[in-house]
Amino acid sequence: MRFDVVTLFPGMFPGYLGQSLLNKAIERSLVEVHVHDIRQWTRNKHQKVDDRPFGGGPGMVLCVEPVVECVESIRKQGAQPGHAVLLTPQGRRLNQCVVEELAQQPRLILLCGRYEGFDQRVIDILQPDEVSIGDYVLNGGEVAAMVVIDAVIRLIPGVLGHADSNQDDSFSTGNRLLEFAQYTRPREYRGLSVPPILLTGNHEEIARWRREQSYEKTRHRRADLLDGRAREDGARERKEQA
Ligand code: 6GU
Repeated sequence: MRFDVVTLFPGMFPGYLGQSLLNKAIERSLVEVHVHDIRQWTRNKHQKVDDRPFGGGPGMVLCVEPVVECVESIRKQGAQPGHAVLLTPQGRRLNQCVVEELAQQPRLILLCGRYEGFDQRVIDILQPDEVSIGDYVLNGGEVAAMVVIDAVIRLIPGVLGHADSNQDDSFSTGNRLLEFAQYTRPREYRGLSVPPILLTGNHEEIARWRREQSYEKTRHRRADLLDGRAREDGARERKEQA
């Protein structure tokens, strides 16, 4: 899968791209990430990428020409034109369903906004998929683009160590429960012991305990995640145990 990031701050990406899972995925040619500096597509000699808003008001607006011309130019590189995603607090909210949808694309072009946003004609011309990572304001779309890349690459076959280690994740399709508590050695630390059930070797009982943990944690913290089915499953399990 190929990602093209379009940003005014390309320097924010190498640190993230060089680390751990993503670095390995890049080395193994499962993922390609190209970062493009919008400033290189300006035609004026001061390399101006933003300007004051028509009609007045605070802040600066990213100009239409460099952004559109940058995207048109990078679309010509590579086999697919790519699905354009604009990171903006005005977009549809990112969740695991949206991540799964984005992971189907062979190529994503991630447009990172700054300042007061893009000239509306960027959106009119490129018609990007506008995505927000939550109801709070960031200084720009760069961190949001990293969030998208991070969430999407986990779904690319071969990127995770275990073939199915994302199957159990909270929020993966068909799993709307939060994760159960995990423990490793030592068995006791500062008087806190590992739950004895985990040391029994009884895999059936352990699986049941974990499902119950997941369910209770979800009910307490994120009752909104319990759709009809998960709630019924939890109720059935508690009845069976009673
Ligand atoms: Cl995608 N961008 C910015 N600037 N702020 C955000 C966001 C994106 N998602 C939530 N807040």
